[in-house]
Amino acid sequence: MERHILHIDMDAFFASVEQVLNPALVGKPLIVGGLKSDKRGVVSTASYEARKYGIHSAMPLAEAKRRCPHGIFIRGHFEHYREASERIYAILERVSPCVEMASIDEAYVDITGSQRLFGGDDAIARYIKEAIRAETRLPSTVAIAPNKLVAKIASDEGKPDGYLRIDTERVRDFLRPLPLAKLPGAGPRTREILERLGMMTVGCLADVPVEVLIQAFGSMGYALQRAARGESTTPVQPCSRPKSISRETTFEEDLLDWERIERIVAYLAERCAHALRENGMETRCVTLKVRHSDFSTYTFSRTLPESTCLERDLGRALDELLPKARQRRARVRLVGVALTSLSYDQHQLRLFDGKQPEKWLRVMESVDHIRARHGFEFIRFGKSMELGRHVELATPSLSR
Ligand code: TTP
Ligand code: MG
Repeated sequence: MERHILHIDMDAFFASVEQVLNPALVGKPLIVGGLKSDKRGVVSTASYEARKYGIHSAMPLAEAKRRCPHGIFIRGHFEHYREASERIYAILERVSPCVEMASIDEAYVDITGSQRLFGGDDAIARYIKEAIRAETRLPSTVAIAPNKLVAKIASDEGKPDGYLRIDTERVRDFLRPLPLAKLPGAGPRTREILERLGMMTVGCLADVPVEVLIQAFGSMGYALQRAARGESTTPVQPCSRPKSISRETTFEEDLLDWERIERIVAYLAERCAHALRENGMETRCVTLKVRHSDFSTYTFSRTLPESTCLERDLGRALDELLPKARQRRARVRLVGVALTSLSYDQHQLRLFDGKQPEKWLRVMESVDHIRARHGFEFIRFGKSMELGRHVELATPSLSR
């Protein structure tokens, strides 16, 4: 079946966010990545006004300063970029569940199944662009094509603040005049060889007898020609973003021994924290769940002062919740720990701000590293350690 794939890429993303934060920057040559006084560093991005001076991402700041001495140079605010990105993701999810964030400012959406609901490609593109504009005030470029490859090339052609739709029958004509550099997969080395063979455009590559390409690139030649013809079947891979992370276990027999129950809770918290970090996430809400023999179930929650992915912080919250749970003097059948209010971890942001990630975070990263090689049980902490080296729970997946 023919697919409808949408690609969206925000225009001059970091610079545009900065212009929303400070409207005095609108229309100015703005360079995000470092101050004028910074000795080292590179440009993250430049506003379209600054691009007129030839400034682009990854250019050394010193060179950017030379080209545009009156430019406005700022270091940037990564937390705002992250937040804008999450809001864009939420808007895209309203259109289709099949959203793949390819980077902080670009995404693929498979809108094949959304056609009827929204009234077709053009209506979907308009809805997305307008919703993003209304809710974040940011400009974006959208393209819709039969596959990811063509959609990505098209959104690049449509910049800035554009919309392009390339229907199946137009794909070849759309690609034909483009320079080879526009084709993802045709890197500088590949282009050099192609140019030596007299091929300057995507169209040449599409039309040349494939044997010529096989001779130059081996079996890669087929893939190159397929790309030049706009043929691709790579599916949109939606990123799974858990809304909560929980671990719970039912005991072999109902327990009254709270010392043991607390150790198991500590163990479950460790498993949760580990899962959090595996997903690159942090939590702000810890819930303890207790089910008694009569199946009555109680939950106790605590909101944390700051997001965290460390068992130390989960442990502190649970230490406050456990006494409440203990007040009910009935046998316990099941305990669980659940983490909600999840967000992507801020650790990267701290690095971006030039701050060191805190010591515990580095420790836990090493711990996870060791666990990846030797298994979760290899390293454990505090109360959970008192359970013994090998934890046997009725829940098999938690006993490994
Ligand atoms: P891009 O989408 O590549 O660039 P852009 O959004 O700034 O501009 P365009 O209108 O051409 O899409 O990258 C998104 C953001 O990622 C960009 O705003 C800053 C950041 N980035 C870097 O920090 N370093 C880089 O080398 C690149 C390419 C991007
Ligand atoms: Mg962009």
